[in-house]
Amino acid sequence: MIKPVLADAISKQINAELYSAYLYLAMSAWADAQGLDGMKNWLYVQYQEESVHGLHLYAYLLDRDAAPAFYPIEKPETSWDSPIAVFEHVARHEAHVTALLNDLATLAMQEKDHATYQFVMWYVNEQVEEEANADKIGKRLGLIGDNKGQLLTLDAELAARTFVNPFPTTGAIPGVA
Ligand code: OFO
Repeated sequence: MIKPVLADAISKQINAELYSAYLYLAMSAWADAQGLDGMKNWLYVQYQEESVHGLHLYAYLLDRDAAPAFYPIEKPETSWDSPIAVFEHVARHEAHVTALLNDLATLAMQEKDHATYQFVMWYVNEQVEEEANADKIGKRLGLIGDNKGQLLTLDAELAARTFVNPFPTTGAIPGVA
């Protein structure tokens, strides 16, 4: 069985992942209202990924015979001034999540729980890609400025993103193929 201090920290990370999902869903709804269907899609796929990240941590807690704590999920922001403001928010948010995961990995090491450390390191490494993606899109939006034609070109690229379950063999996640 996992130590209570680590189980609680994982419950808090589940909360952070589900908050992330909620935030991306709010951003996706905002993009829909702006007529940016590609951005809507990209952010919706991000919502799906974050949901699965939360569920995977949840399944891990159950596997380690610990009860999740179910902390309340905060209301996300629902409006932004521009597409670039959305992606600046994404970049800030992902940097925050990276810091949370680094703290969680440090705690797992301090508690000498090597299985949890290994488990959490998948998330730590995943953050490298997540931060890079947000940065790349934010930079493109910076270059695009007020050029609507180029914004629509980027939007068409963002429409191509599809959800791929990163944990296809985790049978404990119902409804995710
Ligand atoms: Fe869960 O990957 Fe970003 O936040």
